[in-house]
Amino acid sequence: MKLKIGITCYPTVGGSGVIATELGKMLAEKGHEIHFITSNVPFRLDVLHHNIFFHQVSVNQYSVFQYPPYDIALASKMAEVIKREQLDILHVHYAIPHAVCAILAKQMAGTDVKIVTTLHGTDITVLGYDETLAEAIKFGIEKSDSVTAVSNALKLQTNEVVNADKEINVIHNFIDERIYRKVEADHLKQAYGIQDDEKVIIHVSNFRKVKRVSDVVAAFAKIATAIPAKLLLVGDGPEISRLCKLVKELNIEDKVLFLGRQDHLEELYSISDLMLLLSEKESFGLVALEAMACGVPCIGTNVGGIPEVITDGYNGFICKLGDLGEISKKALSLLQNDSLLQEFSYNASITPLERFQSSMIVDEYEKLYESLMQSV
Ligand code: GMT
Repeated sequence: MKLKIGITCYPTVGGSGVIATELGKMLAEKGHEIHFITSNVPFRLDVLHHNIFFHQVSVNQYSVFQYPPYDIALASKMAEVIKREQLDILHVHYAIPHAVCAILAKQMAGTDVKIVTTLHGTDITVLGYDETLAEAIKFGIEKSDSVTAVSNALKLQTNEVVNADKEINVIHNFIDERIYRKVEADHLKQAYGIQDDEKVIIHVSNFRKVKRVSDVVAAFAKIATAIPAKLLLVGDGPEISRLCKLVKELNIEDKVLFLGRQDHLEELYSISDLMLLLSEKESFGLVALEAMACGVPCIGTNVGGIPEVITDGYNGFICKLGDLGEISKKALSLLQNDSLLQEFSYNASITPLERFQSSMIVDEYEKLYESLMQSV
């Protein structure tokens, strides 16, 4: 069954935007007609495909408005696209505001378009506790035709925090295996001044407080007292200045490279030996899956969906949040044992194929859409 599917996500850098865009691209390749309805072209929408269309939401700033009415403009644009393109499905990523906008748009359009909402984390793990938004999140979930969460942990937490009268399906995240694989990038080591005997540790995030990048830096400082090593910090965000100070205080400025936002992460993963993802909130941890696909084992915290991605003692280790002693000890147990590192690296590289294969996950979404179409 070929469907007309609208997709709304945050188009800026972030795992939810990546998943929404990659899903749209793969569905388009399978013959579905995809309509992105977003404020800007999603950053990963870097292909021209005859089945992909983009509808921009623009918000006018009139002086009578204290705040620009983005949510209303989005709902209005969704309604226009639902009617004109006769959408079968509107798949929104995040309950707030996207699911609520989609419900309003469906009413405006007066059609039976089916609304699918995917929960990615922050809407539940942060906003769910905000009393000013709790009712809207519950409404967005209950009035969607179907709701998915990216991990079992997020499903459980949503049931606890929101207590919505709605069954939630878990559909894990995936990566495009054609892009995330080990590639030849040794020239980068030379360019970044990384010596042959140095191990490379990588962290990729949006440097928000919840990512605990200060723990990454502090754990690295411990590791670097035992072995020659470099730390690649990839991404940008509110914590950067504080981290620069910490790196100076720890006297490891010559070992830490702040690379800022980067594309072609597969090249940076391919020169790395280990990823650290030490967040205090993380509903899935897409960067860990990306790194593993390129053969990089990961050490993550026992938080949210991270243990669903990293299998302790197989493709990495799971450590207690903030336990820098355990984290650095586990890191060294890998980095100082070449055969174990090789074994973990191999296990990491097959993890996407074993449990998160894109074709399997895209199929799950397709089946979900089809079941909704049959319930007409
Ligand atoms: O982690 C962030 O701050 C970004 C956020 C997003 O909106 O992209 O990521 C969330 O969704 C990703 C894709 O499903 C997950 O991999 C991240 O774990 C999740 N972040 C949090 O739960 C904090």
